[in-house]
Amino acid sequence: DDLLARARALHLPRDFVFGGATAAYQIEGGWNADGKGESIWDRFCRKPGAVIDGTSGDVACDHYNLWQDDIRLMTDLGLDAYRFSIAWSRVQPDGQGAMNPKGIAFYDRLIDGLLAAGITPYLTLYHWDLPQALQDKGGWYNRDTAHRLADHAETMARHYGDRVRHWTTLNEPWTFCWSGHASGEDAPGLTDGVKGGLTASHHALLAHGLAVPRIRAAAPGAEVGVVLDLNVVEPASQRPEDITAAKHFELAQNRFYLDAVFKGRYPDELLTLCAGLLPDIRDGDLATIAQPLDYLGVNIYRRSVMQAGTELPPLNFARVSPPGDYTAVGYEIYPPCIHDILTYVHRDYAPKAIHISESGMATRPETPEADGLIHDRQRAAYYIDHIAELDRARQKGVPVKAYFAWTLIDNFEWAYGYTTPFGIVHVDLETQKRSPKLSALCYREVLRARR
Ligand code: PNW
Repeated sequence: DDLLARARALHLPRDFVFGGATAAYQIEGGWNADGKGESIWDRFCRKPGAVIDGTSGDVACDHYNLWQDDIRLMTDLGLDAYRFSIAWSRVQPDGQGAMNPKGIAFYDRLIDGLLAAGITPYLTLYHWDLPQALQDKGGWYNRDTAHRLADHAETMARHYGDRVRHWTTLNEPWTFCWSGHASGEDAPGLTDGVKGGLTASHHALLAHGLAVPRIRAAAPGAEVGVVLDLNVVEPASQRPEDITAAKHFELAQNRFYLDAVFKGRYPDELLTLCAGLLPDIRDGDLATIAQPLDYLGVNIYRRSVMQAGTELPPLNFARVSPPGDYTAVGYEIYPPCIHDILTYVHRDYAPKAIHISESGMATRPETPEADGLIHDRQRAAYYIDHIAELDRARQKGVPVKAYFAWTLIDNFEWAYGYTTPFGIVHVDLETQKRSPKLSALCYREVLRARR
C-alpha cells in the first residue's frame, strides 16, 4: 500500500519518542466503581442537550476493566510511551480529604503493567474532570482550587513518583477554561464570557505553578511540564480590523498562557483590552506561575484564520473556514500547522524541550471493510503528513522530542459523544472489541523506520 510505503520513508531519529494519548474520562468508564466520586463531566453529561448524542463516559471504552488489553495493543503497535490522565475523583472522591485506596490501586496496576511491557508512562494530573465537590465550592472560580490541585499533585507524585518520571500538570487550560466557563460547551457549562475564561485560566495557571515544585519535591528526578493547546493564527485579510481580531485571538489562546509560564507576565495588550473583566491577580502570582519547566507539551489540531466578528467581546473575532479538507469536528486539515507552531514556540519562548502531546483527526463513525480492516486512509495520511512537518521543524533545530497520537482508541469525544471517533484503533461500543485501523499500521511503520 502506498501509505505504508510513505510511512516507511519517514526517518525520525532512534531516540525520538512516539506514543499514544488518552484521557481518563474519555476511556475509563467505571464512573462510580469502587468508591469513585462524581466529577464535573459525570454531572455535565446528564444535562439534556449537553452532549449531542445524549451519551456520557459512564462506560466509555471500559478501560477501567480492559486496561490489560489496551497495554497489549500498545505493545503490538510498538509504542514507546503512553500519555494518560488520572481521574482525580477516582483517587480522591471529593478532591480533598479522604483518599480512595481502590482508585489509587487502579493506576498502580496500569503503571506497573506499562513498565512491565516496556512502555514509558506520561502522567497528566488534570484532564478536565474536576471533582464535583470542588465545583460545588466554586471550581476554577475559587482560588482555593489551585491549592487543592497542588495538594493532589503532591499526593500523586509521592505515590507514583518512584515509577513515573514524566509529569504534566494541566491539559489545555485554554479549552477547559474557556469552553467550560465562557462559552459553556464543556463542563461545567458556564457561559460567563471573557470574565469567566480569564478567571478560570488565572486560577488554573496558579494551580500549575503551585504544583510544579510540589511534584519535584515529592518525586526527585521528575520531568515536569504543562500541556497547552496552541493555534497558528492568521488574519483572514490585511484589513486592519481582521488583523486586530487575529491578534486578540492569539493573545487569548496562546500568549496569555505562554507569557505567564515562560515570562512571568500576562500580555499588557490583553489586560488593557479586558480591563474590568480581569480576575483577582495578586502580587507574586505570576512569579509562582513561571516555574522552570523540563518540557512544554503542545496539542495542535489546526490553524485558525480569524476575522473581525462578535465572539467573546471585547475580543470580537470570528473564525473563517478557508477552502480545503475538514475533519468531522470541523477542523481544517493543514499539516504545516505543526511546523509553524513548533518554530513559533521555539523562537519566542525557547522551552528546553517540546512534545507534541496531541495530534490527530476525527472522522464519522467507521465500519470495517470486507477484509476486516478499517481503511482510514485520510487519517493515515494525516499522521504521515503531520509527522513529516514535525521533522521539518526538528531539522531546523527545534528541540521536539516526542509525538503522541490523539488518540489510541476511539473514545468519548466530550460534547460530540461517540459521533466523531479520533482513534487509530477502532472500538466496537457493543462488544468493546479493539481493532487497529490502517492508520495504526502506518503509525507502526513510522516508528519502525527510525534510525
Ligand atoms: C483536545 N483546537 O482538545 C483534548 O485534549 C482531547 O481531550 C480531545 O479529545 C481532543 O482534543 C480532540 O478534540 C482540543 O483549538 C482543544 O483546535 C482545542 C482544539 C482542538 C482540540
